[in-house]
Amino acid sequence: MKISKGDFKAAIIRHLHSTLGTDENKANNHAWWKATCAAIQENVLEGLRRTQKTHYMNDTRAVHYFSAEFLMGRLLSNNMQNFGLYDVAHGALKELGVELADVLEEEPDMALGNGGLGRLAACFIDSLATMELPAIGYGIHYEHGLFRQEIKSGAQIERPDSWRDYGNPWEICRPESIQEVSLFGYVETKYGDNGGIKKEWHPGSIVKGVPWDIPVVGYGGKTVNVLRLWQSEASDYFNWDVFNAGGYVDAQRENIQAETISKVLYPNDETEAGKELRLIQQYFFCSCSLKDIIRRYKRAHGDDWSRFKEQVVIQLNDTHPAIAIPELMRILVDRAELDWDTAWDISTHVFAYTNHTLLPEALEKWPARMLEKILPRHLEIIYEINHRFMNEVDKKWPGDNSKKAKLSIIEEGPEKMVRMGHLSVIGSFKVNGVAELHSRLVKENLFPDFDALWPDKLTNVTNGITPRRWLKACNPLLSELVDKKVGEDWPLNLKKLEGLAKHATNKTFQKSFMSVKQKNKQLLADEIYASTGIQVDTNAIFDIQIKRLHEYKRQHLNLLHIMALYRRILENPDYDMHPRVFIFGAKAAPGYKLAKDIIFAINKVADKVNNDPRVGNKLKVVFLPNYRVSLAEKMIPACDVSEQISTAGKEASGTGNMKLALNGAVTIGTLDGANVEIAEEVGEDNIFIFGMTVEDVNALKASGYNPKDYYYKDAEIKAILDWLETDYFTPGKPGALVSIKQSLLDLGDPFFVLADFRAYSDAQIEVDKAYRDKARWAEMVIINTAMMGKFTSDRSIQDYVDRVWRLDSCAVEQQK
Ligand code: 26W
Repeated sequence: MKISKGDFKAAIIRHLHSTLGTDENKANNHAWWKATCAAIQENVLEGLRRTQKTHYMNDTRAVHYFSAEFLMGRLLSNNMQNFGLYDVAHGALKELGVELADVLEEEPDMALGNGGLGRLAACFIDSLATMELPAIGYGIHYEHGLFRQEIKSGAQIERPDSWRDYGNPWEICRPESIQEVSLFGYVETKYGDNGGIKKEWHPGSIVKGVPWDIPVVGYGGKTVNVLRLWQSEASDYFNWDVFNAGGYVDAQRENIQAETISKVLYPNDETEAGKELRLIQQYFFCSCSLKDIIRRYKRAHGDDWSRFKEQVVIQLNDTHPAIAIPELMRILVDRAELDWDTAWDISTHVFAYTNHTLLPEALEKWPARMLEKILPRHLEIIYEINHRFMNEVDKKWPGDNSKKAKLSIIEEGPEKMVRMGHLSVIGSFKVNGVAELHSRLVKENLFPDFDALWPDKLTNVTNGITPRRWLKACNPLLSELVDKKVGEDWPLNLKKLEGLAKHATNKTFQKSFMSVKQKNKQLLADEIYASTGIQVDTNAIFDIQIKRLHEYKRQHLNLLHIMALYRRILENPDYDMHPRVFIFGAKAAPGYKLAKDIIFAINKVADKVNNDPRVGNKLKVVFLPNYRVSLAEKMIPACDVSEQISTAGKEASGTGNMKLALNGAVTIGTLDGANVEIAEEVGEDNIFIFGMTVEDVNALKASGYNPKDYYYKDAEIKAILDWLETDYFTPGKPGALVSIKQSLLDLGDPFFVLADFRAYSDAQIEVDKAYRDKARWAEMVIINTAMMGKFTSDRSIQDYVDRVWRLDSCAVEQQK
């Protein structure tokens, strides 16, 4: 289905008139954006209709991706690209006197996620649609996504995100598929005539789940799947008695409580807070989604449950949706009246679970008392699952109570806790980590006894990223160059990029490649100037660290090194280094004090360094506020050096590492997460690996790590840490940056920053040397882009299909 520029122009004008009630003369960029979206949406909805019809007619097995987060970013550019309408739209708008680039900037990011886990979900649904796999994403329709970050006097301020304030042109409300969700109340035990017992949950409250569908357009525009997000509302079980008795205000209050459930995304990344509302959010979307799946199944199969596990597979994106396991059991046992073993057989063939983190503070646990209050029947079911599982453990390790305590879903202690990771492993048929190293550590350290019990359950699926958004759309200049060298089908077959490798030493190709990089750096320099007023030299090395702020990701290691360079320059004005711009983007969880202190310190050091005439252009430090998907799309194409410097064993995978390397950045990184596999692909000559390995870290921990050893033995480390205590960077306010020093010296440096500092600094000297050899650097850059084929999310999805989902693709019939 090809649309001409003329037809597209007519569609835009039609929507200006009849959808938006304005015209060509009055329309501002926002109106042009909405009209363009509406014109594209015509194609989207046609594709959606065809896809749903095809899937229904073929009664396909489908994967249901359950995730509390989907970090989608902007959709217009993506949807145009995927329909092959980008140039058509560009031309049509041009003739109307409108610049497409300006129109695209009108779109607010859909930021319904924190970071890696949410963005992975977005890349996966892109690949699923592209690969024509029957799939549906299920999540929460948060009114407010991740907070907007402002920087005031160097410090992070959080402001509410309002992505749908003026209406979202993509989402479709489906009132016909509203679901009801029960909460609170009590469980009644009923004794039947035949001696059997039946449990009945009498909920204390019912809320409504309203589905909003976001179409997900595959590349080529053939399959259009959906992301279904649930919004909470007060149910029709509105308390009319109270209302009629004059209790209008009280009745309204019920209303507000129900709507609170989907109000806001929790901004905690990697810290489990155990908040009641978070558990309610999780149950809310799982319950709605399961009912939705079952409604669809029953439409085709009636009350015959025997084919359910053949038709349905549910992927749990971390443990956030793990409550779906007892919920499905409740539906099957209490509602469908299947016996426990039949229900458990279905359940454990339906769920699969992905683990995204080993950090103990991120592993979800719920107080049993809280579950009992909110979901009393689910707690009973969890106890029953655990009871039966403990019998299985006893068969494998007879009489071994310590094994039972270790494996139990219930953690005993002053407060009984339900371990959602254990529930997920026990209730799933497959469990995967997200990179080779991470999956090994999941087996060896996190779930070793589960691995012994079920040797085939734990597996690996290395993460990936969609090359459509993360190269084709965000880096048009490089894409065009790549098209010319390897053909235009690399977005569907990223291994094709390997064809670039043979040109890596070709002078002409190096020149074209590096001139693209230079242009992208200029675009970012303009952006930096516009948003911070800082002028940067595009001949400098653009060194970028973009990710959530967390101690384990070690932005403070980067900062200490910047301070070391600054100090070296002050001590020796001729200090020999190629000019470098260190660029950061990071949000800190609002309650994470040290993370916010690190942002503050980066900004204070930046102020000083950027305005010190003794430094000149050699060193600049930039903190770009409000890091998000759309900002990443501008930063990534302009990067020379990619910072991936987490403590070995802590970053499950990382996906920014893949995006940066794909766009021709060279990584400086530890042997952690997917860095290990990136190093394998590009070869050790084309990456700067430094620092301790997982084994080194363990050995150092075992021998008793004392960060003060490094402080006293390394004069530079001492000088930098002491510097933090003075008022040099915070004039008149000595001690404003001291918390960083304290965490490293007095609180034991839990992420081995000082232990890795010297190795990092040495590796940075190697980076500097390599960059100065222009031909050598260009070769490294090209090899990095060429060898990223493995990291397309299409490959990840194919691995899930082969190792977990056993799913067939389904060609959607196209319009002639
Ligand atoms: C309960 C609070 C909470 C919220 C989010 C705990 C943990 C999370 C996520 C699991 C954090 C996350 O995003 N993890 C990241 O997942 C990416 C995708 O697999 C990986 O690439 C990152 O390494 C991992 O940190």
